[in-house]
Parts: sequence; structure tokens; C-alpha cells
Amino acid sequence: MQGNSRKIFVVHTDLDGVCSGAIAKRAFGNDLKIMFAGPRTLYNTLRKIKGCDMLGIVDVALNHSDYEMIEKEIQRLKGSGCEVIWIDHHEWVEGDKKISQYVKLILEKSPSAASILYRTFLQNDEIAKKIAEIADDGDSNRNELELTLAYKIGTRNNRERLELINMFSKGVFYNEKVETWKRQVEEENKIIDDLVNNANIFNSTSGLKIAIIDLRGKRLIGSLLAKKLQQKGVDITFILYTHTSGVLYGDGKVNLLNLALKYNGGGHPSACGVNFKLSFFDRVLTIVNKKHIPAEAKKLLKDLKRL
Ligand SMILES: [Mn+2]
Repeated sequence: MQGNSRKIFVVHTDLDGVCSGAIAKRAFGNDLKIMFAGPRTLYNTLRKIKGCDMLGIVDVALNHSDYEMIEKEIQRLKGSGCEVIWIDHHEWVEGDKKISQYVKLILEKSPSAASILYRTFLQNDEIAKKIAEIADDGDSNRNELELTLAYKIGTRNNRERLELINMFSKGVFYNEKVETWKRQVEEENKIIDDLVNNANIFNSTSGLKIAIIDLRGKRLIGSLLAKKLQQKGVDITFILYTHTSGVLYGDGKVNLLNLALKYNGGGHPSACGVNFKLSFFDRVLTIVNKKHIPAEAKKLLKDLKRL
């Protein structure tokens, strides 16, 4: 059970985060409490923690605009006697690294954050090594291991994320649940192939091929869709996941981070999130028409066209 453990790990909501949680459990004990967050929800997640002896934050970048608030929460937790370790592999705004005066900050270039955790704490653990390999395979979007995409399906809600963490931490990598997710991958693959064939692709000023995909209201592995478009010669894929959020996937020709920062996002140079503020009109129009593209998303499309 999660219970009132004094050891807490806050991990990202994706497969890398799940793998990080599983490795953390092997390293710091099965009674470790796991919480899930993303850069935008980290502040609210930290606020829920009353006190702890040890807090790990893994695979969640510090959202630059939240710096002051996050720093306050970290100071509060430190004051309660909590040791904080923060491990990440996303790009951080240089100045935000000063959080290291309060926390043990490990920022490394690595295919996944889970593999940093593995190298730092569990070098000689074969199961942790395998978990780290899954994280590397998934987060780099190679998806070459047989079950990586199935595991990605298993990271869509907290209940299944915790199931995966418990499985992995015990060295279980396959069971009936994984089989169900595997069949789901096959289903989604068909829909994804359809979307790839009918994608709206245009050229930017410098001749980059850019695809726009509206996945609002659909549950699909966006990273797989982006990868398949890339294999068709698309340089940048923008996926709109909700009215207020999307992800930019690139093939490495352009660093997309500056664009992501402009739209209150971040991540990696070739895979980064963006977040939109909706105007009053956008809010009304998205209720009336689920396909309405919010103004900030349109602005991002213009920026992409200018690349
Ligand atoms: Mn990651």
C-alpha cells in the first residue's frame, strides 16, 4: 500500500517515469510512496506533501515560470527535515539550476531519466538494468523492444502506472495485463496508419515538411504516430492533444525548444510540450465546436511555417 511512507518519489506520467518509480522502489524499499506529475503539475503535487524524510523527483523538469513557487515548496519540505534529490534529463533554463542549493540535483544527458537513476544507485542490479533499458527504448522513441509500446499503453492512468511499477520492481515484465495492452497497440496501429496516410502536411519557408495532427478526444500513442510520419519524410510533427496542450516532435534538423518555451512548455530539442492559454472566445468556441483551433495554437502553426 502507498500509506504514509516517509519516502516519496514524484515521477513523470510517462513510461520513463514509471520505470523511474520501479527502479526507485528497488533502490529505496517497497514502502516508497509514488506520486505522478508533469512539469506543469509539479507545484500542486509538492503542495500535497505534508512532510517526508526523503523526496525524489525524477523525469520532471522544473517549469521556468513556476520557479519561485517550486523553490518555496522545496524550502518548506527541507525545513520539515526532508532530503530532496532531483534527477532529470530534460533541458533546463540555466538560471533554474540554482535550485541545487536546496536539492541534490543530477541533470545529465541520457536517453531516459530512469537510466540515470539506475547508474547512480543500482549499477549492479540486473532487473534495474532491464527496467532502464525499457525506459531508454521508450523515451528515445526507438520502441525496438517487443513490449515497449504495450507498456506505453499501460501508462495512461495512475492505477495502471502503479501496477506497472509494482510489476517491474519485482522483475515481472510480462503477464495477462501486458498482453491486453499489446492487443491494444495492434488496434491503435491501424488507426495511426490511417492518420499518417491522411495527414495534413505543408512546407515551411525553408522547405521543412511539417505535419499537424489533431488528437483531441482520441487515445493514441502520439509518439508512435510522430515516428511513422518521420519515416515518411516529415521533419516536424505537431500533435494537438487537448485544447490547451500539444507536443512538437522533430527529426533533429531544428531545435524546437525555443518554440516550446515561447508557448509555456519544454522538454527535449526534438520532443517537447507546449501549453496554450485559452482566451474567452477560445473557451466558448471549443465548447461549440470541438475542432476549433485555439488562437495560440494557430499562432504556433504560423511560427512553424516560418521555420
Ligand atoms: Mn524522460
